[in-house]
Amino acid sequence: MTDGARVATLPGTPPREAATHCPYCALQCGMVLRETGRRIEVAPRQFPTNRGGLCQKGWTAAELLDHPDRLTTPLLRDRPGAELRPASWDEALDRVAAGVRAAQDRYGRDAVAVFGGGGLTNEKAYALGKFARVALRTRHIDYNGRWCMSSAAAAGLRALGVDRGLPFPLADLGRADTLLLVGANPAETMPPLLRHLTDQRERGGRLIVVDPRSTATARLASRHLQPLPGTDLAVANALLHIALTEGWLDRAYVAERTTGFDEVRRTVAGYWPAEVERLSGVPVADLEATAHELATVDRAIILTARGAEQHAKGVDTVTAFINLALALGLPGRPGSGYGCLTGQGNGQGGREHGQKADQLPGYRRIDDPAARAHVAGVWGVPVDDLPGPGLPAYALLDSLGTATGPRALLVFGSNPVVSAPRAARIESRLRDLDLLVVADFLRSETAALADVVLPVAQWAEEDGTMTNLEGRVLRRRALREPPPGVRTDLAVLAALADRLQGRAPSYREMHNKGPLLTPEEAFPTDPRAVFEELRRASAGGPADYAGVTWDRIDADTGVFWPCPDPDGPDTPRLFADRFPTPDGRARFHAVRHRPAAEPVCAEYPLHFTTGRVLAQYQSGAQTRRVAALRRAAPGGFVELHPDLADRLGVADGDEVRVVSRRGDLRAPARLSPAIRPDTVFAPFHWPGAARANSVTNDAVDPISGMPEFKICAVRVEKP
Ligand SMILES: Nc1nc2c(c(=O)[nH]1)N[C@H]1C(S)=C(S)[C@@H](COP(=O)(O)OP(=O)(O)OC[C@H]3O[C@@H](n4cnc5c(=O)[nH]c(N)nc54)[C@H](O)[C@@H]3O)O[C@H]1N2
Ligand SMILES: Nc1nc2c(c(=O)[nH]1)N[C@H]1C(S)=C(S)[C@@H](COP(=O)(O)OP(=O)(O)OC[C@H]3O[C@@H](n4cnc5c(=O)[nH]c(N)nc54)[C@H](O)[C@@H]3O)O[C@H]1N2
Ligand code: SF4
Ligand SMILES: [Mo]
Repeated sequence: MTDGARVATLPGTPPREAATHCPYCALQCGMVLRETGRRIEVAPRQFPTNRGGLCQKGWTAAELLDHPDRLTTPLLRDRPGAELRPASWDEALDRVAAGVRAAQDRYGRDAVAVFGGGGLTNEKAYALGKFARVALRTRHIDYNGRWCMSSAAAAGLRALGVDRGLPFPLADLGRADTLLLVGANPAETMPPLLRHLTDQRERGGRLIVVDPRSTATARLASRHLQPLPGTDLAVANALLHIALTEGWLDRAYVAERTTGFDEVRRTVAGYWPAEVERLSGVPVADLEATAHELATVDRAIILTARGAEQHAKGVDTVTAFINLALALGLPGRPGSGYGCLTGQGNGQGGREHGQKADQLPGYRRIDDPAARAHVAGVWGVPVDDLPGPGLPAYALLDSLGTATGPRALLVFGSNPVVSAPRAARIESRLRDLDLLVVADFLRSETAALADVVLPVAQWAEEDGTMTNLEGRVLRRRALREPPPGVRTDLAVLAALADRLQGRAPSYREMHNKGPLLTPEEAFPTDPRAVFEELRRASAGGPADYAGVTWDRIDADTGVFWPCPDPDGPDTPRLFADRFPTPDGRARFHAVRHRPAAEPVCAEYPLHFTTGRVLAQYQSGAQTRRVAALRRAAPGGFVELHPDLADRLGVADGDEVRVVSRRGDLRAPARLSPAIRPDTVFAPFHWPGAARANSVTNDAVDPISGMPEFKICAVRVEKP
């Protein structure tokens, strides 16, 4: 099957066409861009994930290319309090280099930090990690994937030995007899994915959705469990308890392919369904039916997303669902298994190539001596020059501008003023910096605080690769050149590395010690050259891209990692014979329910949870600027049950205030019987008064550093 990718990119005058993928979420829907005169048309394209579908965000994605808000010149703030003003690239880059130098001279190398994003291509994520470690030589780099994938990643690593969101192609969903979706709302967050769910239903499959709200996805389900937020772990343990009692385990699988089950057996023995009903509100009958429907069919798939994961116990919650999947013998069986739905466009590749605090390319650990030696070899730097692990995202942002934290921050591909937990505090940390640099193509709320804003290219203006939610590496293809005055992220990194040359003795040392590395060689601006280096850097690592080439991707519908050999196969399905652990077995971990970090109380009696709506993406920096999307979802709102609204004397559309210990948000009430009466929900796409993250809790998971976006204690009042 071909993906129609060979529609050529024709540089030069219009009409031009490029077969590429949507810039937004991890589904990476296939699309064709056509430029005729001044218009750019978007048309869906057959690709295995979207099968010809697009959501409203994809249809309108090209509108930002020629948007009046587009940044086309660097911006500079002369002194604190002054307005941002246009500046030349030389002036802007000199200012960044001088600020980096000043901070590092005074406070040491770790005084400069980098914050990346899961929307960056593999090439850019790789270059950013290398830039931090080689050009800045700081240990401080982390990225917004910490808000997103880190709990599922950590659980997958410890239980299955690898973190690849879906260990099988998405099309496998259509073959499952039972599909359990925990804390996922793909009807709004990945609409074309529903085509696979339709397949599944038409084949007679069952869909069970676990969500405190009756979402558009839950309404498609044959069964909807509506737990109190933060109780999924207990629900998973109860399901395993029932499966054990009923004798539904796959004993041979547990014996041959796993370790550690006895401890789990003892732990879940205490999760009596009646007690879990009291804790979660999910009726025993539903727990029993769910266990039955999962355990007594041929093929079952369990998927988690942010609803289950964005908690201070997210790693343990995902582990509980992996335990259930292992006990039922699902992972590695056709049409069966456990997976997580990765969120951002390159959420998967973005966590493999080194923009994570503890990581080097190829999903190597930065504290592993062999990994360090390999990557230092590829980079041509002495191994001792490579810094060690830095801080995870929240701890990093919360340390900015403090006595011991970094004094300068470079942001590529994130808008933490809107998206970070406890955002008012993070906003004030950003204001305390000596230097904030933001590379973006729009004046995001974070860019608006910056001392230097660098205007960069958009997705349709550069080539590269993305790795989608299936672990499939695919090609982003340029339609046209960036507008005048705009540079690519790779070109920005190269220019900065050049100016910082004196900061990185490695370059100088290389003149004496071996292969000469000029900044141009170390930081190529051609994405294909970066990818060639990434292949070498990842070779032999868990996420091995050595056998992936752009040509190979172009010739087919992408390439699944690991793919160590250019002439060998790729890996659409993992775990068929063994798990990538030292003994080849998956590992059970006994996990116990614990309450949310912030329990409700008399003063803050309600549970607050957050999430997404179809027409807005993330911090909204991009989608709030698209007219059709703004019409569809013009502003924030607070979803609450009519019974609760009655008690509060609130009518539909009234402005309400949601107050937590950290701050408040104001937005119109949206009454809906679809939500639990003890819980209120707000989407997080808006800044200002409606900012949901003014309210959220900054408690984090002790293993992953994932913040507890999905539950805190609030009260709702009329302002
Ligand atoms: N339209 C749109 N699509 C997107 C994005 C976007 O911003 N907008 N972002 C992309 C990204 S980066 C991501 S990570 C994905 C996220 O995709 P999803 O995980 O599907 O999105 P969310 O809305 O964050 O959360 C899903 C559901 O979790 C529920 N939930 C809240 N608390 C709990 C809980 O304690 N337990 C359970 N079981 N459920 C709970 C919410 O009610 C919500 O319906 O979407 C991607 N796609
Ligand atoms: N309350 C609450 N908060 C949440 C969540 C939640 O569910 N609830 N979800 C969390 C999750 S899962 C995520 S992923 C985060 C995401 O939140 P953010 O990290 O803020 O993500 P975006 O809004 O996508 O910000 C990306 C920014 O980078 C710019 N950009 C896009 N592409 C590029 C590029 O290639 N190069 C450069 N230099 N810039 C680029 C965009 O214009 C935009 O300003 O939000 C998290 N915050
Ligand atoms: S589902 Fe995701 S990738 Fe597909 S069109 Fe919508 S935003 Fe783009
Ligand atoms: Mo995300």
